[in-house]
Amino acid sequence: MTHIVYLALGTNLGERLQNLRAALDAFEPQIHALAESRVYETEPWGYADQPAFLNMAVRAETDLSPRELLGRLKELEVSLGRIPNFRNGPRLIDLDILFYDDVCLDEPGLVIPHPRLQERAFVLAPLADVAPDLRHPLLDRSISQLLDALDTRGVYVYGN
Ligand code: PH2
Ligand code: MG
Ligand code: MG
Repeated sequence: MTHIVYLALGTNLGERLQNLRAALDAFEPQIHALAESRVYETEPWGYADQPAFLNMAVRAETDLSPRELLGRLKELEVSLGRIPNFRNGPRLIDLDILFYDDVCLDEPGLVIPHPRLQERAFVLAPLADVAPDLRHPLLDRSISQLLDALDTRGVYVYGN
């Protein structure tokens, strides 16, 4: 069975663009990206005293279960060079599950939809590039509606 998932990518250490590209390349073959957002440069949220992040979102298809997908993403983070750090601290690469079909689950270590996405412009701005009309199954609002409710200062399209 193929499932549609939305994933968030974040990085604020090392060669940030390269880290995003390496993660996208490493998704294959288990996770196949269907659409990529633009890259955003974003001010750190949660813990301010760290470098700016690059953030992206992708729509992808996968045959992995939610738990298998989580395991695969954690494995990729480590293989790409992520070293454990404090909560909200700097990281080489962070790969988070935002949505998995319209599954809602709350298990130890795995909550879907991502429980804080509605508070984070650094997640919703890229997500709105690939899924503006996607409805949050618990909040019953679209991604663009959720984004409109947030302050997007500190979130910029990177590059051009
Ligand atoms: N990730 C965090 C904490 N803070 N801030 C920005 N701008 N971007 C992130 O990806 C990010 C963050 C924890 O996952
Ligand atoms: Mg995260
Ligand atoms: Mg994470």
